[in-house]
Amino acid sequence: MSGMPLAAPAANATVFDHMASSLNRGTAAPENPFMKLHYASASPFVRKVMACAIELGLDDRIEKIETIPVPTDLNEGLAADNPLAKIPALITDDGSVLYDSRVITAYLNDMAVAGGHAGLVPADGMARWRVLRHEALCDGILDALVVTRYENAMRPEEKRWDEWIDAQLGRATRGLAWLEATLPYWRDGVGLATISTGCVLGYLDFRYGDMDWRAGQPGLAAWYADFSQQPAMLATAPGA
Ligand SMILES: N[C@@H](CCC(=O)N[C@@H](CS)C(=O)NCC(=O)O)C(=O)O
Repeated sequence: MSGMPLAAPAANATVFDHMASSLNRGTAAPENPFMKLHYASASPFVRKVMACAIELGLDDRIEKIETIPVPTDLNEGLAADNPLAKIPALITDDGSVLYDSRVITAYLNDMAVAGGHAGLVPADGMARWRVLRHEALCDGILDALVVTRYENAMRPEEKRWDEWIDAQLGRATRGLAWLEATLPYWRDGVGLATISTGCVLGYLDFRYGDMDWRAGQPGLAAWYADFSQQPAMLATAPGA
């Protein structure tokens, strides 16, 4: 339902109460999912959302709507839900539409925490902001990689702007170097920081196989060899 205002707190409380009561009872998922997600398995942002949903025990509450956005060919159905015409976009049970992926991961995390889950983000303090910054960094790397891919795959060769491509790839390169340098601080566990990083590295393997990111980032390479085997990562691999 496009154009709907965001849910008032009371309406959100209904969603949270529903989650909390079913989790507290220890019951299986309700028969029907109550959220819908504009989804494509190739999207690293969708992957982050779904990997978080799996870890939070919410994936079976989400119905996937296969949605392939093409930047030069507006998907009217998607644009009706998200004016930016990008995926992921989550339609909640009261018809509110949430985007972008960072808003969705925060929403799912809050919902699970309301139901008794420990969550994927520290509850407060600088530790919380560091994890949210980490997610923002990974999203920024992905933004740069995704638009560069559009430029390389879709734009006629004679119209490509090499300096612009180099600037985008510079963001990705610096971001990877930061992830490598800070690895000891965030590498443990399955949380928002590690999932976000896994989605970046998985996207590099998927779309930038010739970049050989492992050569300059041996620590990240060793970490990802393990982390990519996490069930939530295996279940959300492109094409899975
Ligand atoms: N910052 C957004 C980025 C989403 C995004 O760029 N999604 C891509 C697919 S991977 C998309 O929908 N692209 C369509 C377009 O740019 O027209 C988020 O975190 O959700």
